[in-house]
Parts: sequence; structure tokens; C-alpha cells
Amino acid sequence: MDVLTDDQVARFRSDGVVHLSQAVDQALVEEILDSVERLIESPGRFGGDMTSNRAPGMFFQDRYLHPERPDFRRFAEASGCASVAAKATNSTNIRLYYDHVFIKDPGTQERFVWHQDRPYWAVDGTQICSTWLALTDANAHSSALEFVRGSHLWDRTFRPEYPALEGLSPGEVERALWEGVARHIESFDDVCPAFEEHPDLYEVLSFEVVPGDVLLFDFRTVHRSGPNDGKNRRAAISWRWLGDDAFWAPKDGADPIIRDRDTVLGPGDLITDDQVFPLIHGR
Ligand SMILES: O=C(O)CCC(=O)C(=O)O
Repeated sequence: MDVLTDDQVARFRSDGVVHLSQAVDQALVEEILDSVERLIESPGRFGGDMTSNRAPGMFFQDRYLHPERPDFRRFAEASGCASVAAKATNSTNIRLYYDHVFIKDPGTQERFVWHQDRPYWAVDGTQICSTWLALTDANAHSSALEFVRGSHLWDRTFRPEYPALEGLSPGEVERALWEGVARHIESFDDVCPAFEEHPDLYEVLSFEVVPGDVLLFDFRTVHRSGPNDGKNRRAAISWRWLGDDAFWAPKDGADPIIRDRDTVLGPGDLITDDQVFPLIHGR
């Protein structure tokens, strides 16, 4: 993959997202899609079908695959996306936090509401981003991602939302997810507005993608994806990258893929634990 042009870097920094056309080799994309589709039959520890009871389609997610599946570790390395993250965030070293797979079959109505990744993660900093690689076509009708332009620079972190858990009591939310999450959610006063209803105030950026395209975005940028009302499966893999100033920020309620007891790092430490956060670009 060619590392970013200066114009793409500038766009990433001002908009919080940039579309990189045909950024990953097609043969690799096909190999990744094949492995991703095989996960449906044999998901990892954190994977599964998230479709609500009797709802149409299939919404499958899996994540944190690279530690246990050598093919996923190889994909993270071979994609070249870590070098892209390094240039975009002006980092010397880039580590992998986790990989995240999303599949939405035609007819799937589940959506990701407007959110930032930051409040869900046990890391913090300013040099943190994702590269979302399209493994199939997607457009606004078939669940492509949308972003609120420039929202990574607002210095606001919105309350994390879990639409599938709406209406549940805090106890039920905890049982459905993990300890501390109900308190964590309630600790944010700032709830994500319906940005699309205020076109005079906010600009929503939508991208149409084909296999091999990458959406590179900051972990503070507000984004969402809608239902898949297209005719084909929509699949993607998102790698979460940690740059030079990323630090360990454990909190009850953050995604438990890596917990405080899994790493030698203490709260506030720069991410230096090679065992848990493999260095993919640099040193
Ligand atoms: O692919 C999707 O539908 C959601 C992706 C997303 O929210 C992310 O990569 O952070």
C-alpha cells in the first residue's frame, strides 16, 4: 500500500476521516474476506450473531482475533495500514489494539448509532485511529459508514450507546455486557445529538466504497452505519491503531478484550507492552 499523500494526511487531520481508494491489494482482500466469512461458523471469544430475535438479515461481529488466529495477525501486518496510521498520526511506532469484523447481510436492520470509539476503549491519547477496510461494496443504502466532519477536534466525548440494550435496567445492562458498563454509560452527560437533523450546523460525510478501499478515521470522530437495504452482503474489517502518545486508560465499562490484569502497564503508562499490543510499524 502506498503511504498517504500530504493531501490525504491534511484531510484526515482536518475532517477526522479520509477515504483511501484501492488502498489494499485485491488478492489480500479476497483472502481476508474468506477468513472473515469462515468466522460465522467458528467465531472467536468475542464474536457472534448480534441480530435481534427474529429480525431479518444477519448482523455478525467479531473482534480481538489477532492474538489467537495467525491469519488475522498476518492480515494486520500485510495490509500496510499500520504505516498509513503512522503517517496520518505522525507517529514513529504503531501498535495494534485489536481487529474488528463486521458483516451485515441484506435486510439487516441493526445499525450503529452515532458514536465515537473513544469512550468504549481502555486506551487514550491523540494519535489513535482506525482503518476500516471494505471487503465488499457498500453505499449509504447498504450500510456504508458516515462521519461528522471535524468532530474529532471538538474536545467532546459523547455517552456510549448500546441500542440493543435500550429500556433495560442498569442490572440487566451489566448482565448483558460486563461489569461497570451501566455506571460508565451514565458517567457521560453529553449525549450524541441527531447530527443529520442540523445540516446547517454539522456536515455529514458519506462514502461509497468497493473492496480494497479504506476509511481512515480518528477514534474521536463521530460515525455511524445504517441498515443494509442492498442486495448483497456487506463485510469489513477495522484495525485499531495506537500511535506514539497512546496510553493505557483502564476503566470499568470499557471493552473487556484487554483488562488491567492482562497487561504489565499501569494507568497512564505509554503503550509499551509488546506482548499485548504488538508493534506492527516502527522500531
Ligand atoms: O462497520 C460498521 O458497521 C461499524 C464500524 C465502526 O463503527 C468502526 O469501525 O468503528
